[in-house]
Amino acid sequence: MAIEIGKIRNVGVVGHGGVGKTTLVEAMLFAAGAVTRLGRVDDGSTTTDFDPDEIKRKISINTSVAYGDWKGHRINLVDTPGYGDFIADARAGLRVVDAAVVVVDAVAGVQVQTEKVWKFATEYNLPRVVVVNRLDRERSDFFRTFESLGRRLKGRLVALHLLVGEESGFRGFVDLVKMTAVTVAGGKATEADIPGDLADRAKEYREKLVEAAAETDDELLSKYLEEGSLGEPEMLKALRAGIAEGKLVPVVCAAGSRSIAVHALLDLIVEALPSPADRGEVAGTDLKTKQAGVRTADAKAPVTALVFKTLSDPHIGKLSLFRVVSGTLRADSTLLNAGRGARERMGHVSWLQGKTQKNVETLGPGEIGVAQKLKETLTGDTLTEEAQPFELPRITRRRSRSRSSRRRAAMRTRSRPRWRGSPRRTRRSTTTSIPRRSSSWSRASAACTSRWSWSA
Ligand SMILES: Nc1nc2c(ncn2[C@@H]2O[C@H](COP(=O)(O)OP(=O)(O)O)[C@@H](O)[C@H]2O)c(=O)[nH]1
Ligand SMILES: [Mg+2]
Repeated sequence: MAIEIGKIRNVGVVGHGGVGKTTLVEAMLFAAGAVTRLGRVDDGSTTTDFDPDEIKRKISINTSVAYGDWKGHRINLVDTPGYGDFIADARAGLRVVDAAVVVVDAVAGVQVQTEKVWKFATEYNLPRVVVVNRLDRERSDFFRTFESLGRRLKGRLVALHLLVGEESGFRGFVDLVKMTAVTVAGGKATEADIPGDLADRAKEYREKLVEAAAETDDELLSKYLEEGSLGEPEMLKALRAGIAEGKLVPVVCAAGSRSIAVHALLDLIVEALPSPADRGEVAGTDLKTKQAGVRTADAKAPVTALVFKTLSDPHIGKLSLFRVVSGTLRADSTLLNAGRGARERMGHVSWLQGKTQKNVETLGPGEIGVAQKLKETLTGDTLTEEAQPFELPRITRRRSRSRSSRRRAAMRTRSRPRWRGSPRRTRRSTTTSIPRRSSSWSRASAACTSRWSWSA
């Protein structure tokens, strides 16, 4: 049974390298009961950094997908790499999600790739949430980071949390909506009154939050200006709508490795971020009429799916990760790769939990899945019904790469397996956690993802 579309949340987790994205994804999966053991990047045991090269270097190289069920919703988490060489993968990942969780480090604040992924999210019109992460680190500073967000990123950023405790004493957050304090000890969260020393600041930031909610709607703003306050229900409604429409960007606190504020983040994803149904129609080309057309995220519509990542599994072979844009995609069906004029037998289709696949019979609109051993299909291709062929917008080329270098990189990607180390890659591997700029991996990664675009 396909997942009901209104209950799906597809979320891209993006940010500069090393800010704790993969750790945060792991903590969310663990909190949702999707994994029974909390993996660690430093042990090479996380769900989404499974490639031997990722384990060795302790960084994400490929976009990967995992899912968890939270309060009756399916959350698909697209964990993306954050280092410059692989950032094209983050861009591709953002094309198939409906919202972004932008993670920043509480010591470093906004960094080069933070600004880049912010631009990608703006390009795809994605609502977002900012997580100020690793707040348990020495010299971390929530307010300095919040200030740097406001200065360097475009958008109406508004604090939803204030932190309780600092650096190694960081233990929780003030929820500025409920006006309570949530602290975590031994993996257990406890809700209590706001500590006295935080009361004034909490009041001040709560006021800013109410103001931001009022500003999302002219009528509400007039009411707020006349009466000087807003009722709780209408403030919540305005906040939710403001976040889903991207008019507001909430900023929350976290320490992923200590599972602090992870439940709150899952709640926020479910309550305030849009489902695929909320994102509306997707434009493309009807290949029968050669006219512009649209596809709606409807289970009964003709099948249209977009391939956003291609991997090579050492045992199975080629894996094509895709998002179903419209219709219900069935295992063992035959689809048309519209751009290449090739028929593709879908065989098994599955949900992805990192490298583990769970076979399903159908995937409904908005779902993210994987197909094995597609013959002709490459990243960026559209799979569609033969009787009603349709192609989603293809490629926006990255201007920074010349056509010939892209072609060379694409040839390398196609001719070389991507998981088990080739002799060349093994030779190049170093113990440092920073990838070399000239690494063939980076070129391969960019080639895999830089050739197309998901646009509404
Ligand atoms: N102190 C602290 N370290 C963290 C936290 N989250 C992740 N880390 C560490 O930061 C490093 C980078 O984490 P990772 O999840 O790979 O970051 P990514 O590159 O953004 O995916 C690893 O050594 C993690 O153990 C956190 O909340 N607090
Ligand atoms: Mg990572």
